[in-house]
Amino acid sequence: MTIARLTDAERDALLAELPEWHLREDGLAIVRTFRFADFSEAWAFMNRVALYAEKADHHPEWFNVYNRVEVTLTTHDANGLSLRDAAMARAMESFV
Ligand code: H2B
Repeated sequence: MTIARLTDAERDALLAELPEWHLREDGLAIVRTFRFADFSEAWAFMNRVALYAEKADHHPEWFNVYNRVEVTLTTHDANGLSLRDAAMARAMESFV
């Protein structure tokens, strides 16, 4: 399946809307590190995101150590950023 990539203007608008996120060096993904009180809180967040991901059929790349969750959002089927990454970033923000 091919999914439309965000235009440069759409990408810039998304980054303006989500100040905690930044563009990966290659411009194909957005990244954010979340920090929680402890592992239990981090895991609760990941659990909520996992349910969202399955429903949306869109999955994050992430790395967790104790209370830290490093997230990378990109759309493989778009070879870059798409509206799905925007929606997932917004969902994540609503879960913290
Ligand atoms: N997640 C992400 N991040 N990008 C995708 O392109 C993607 C996905 N595609 N989850 C989905 C699954 C696709 O592989 C399945 C077959 O719908």
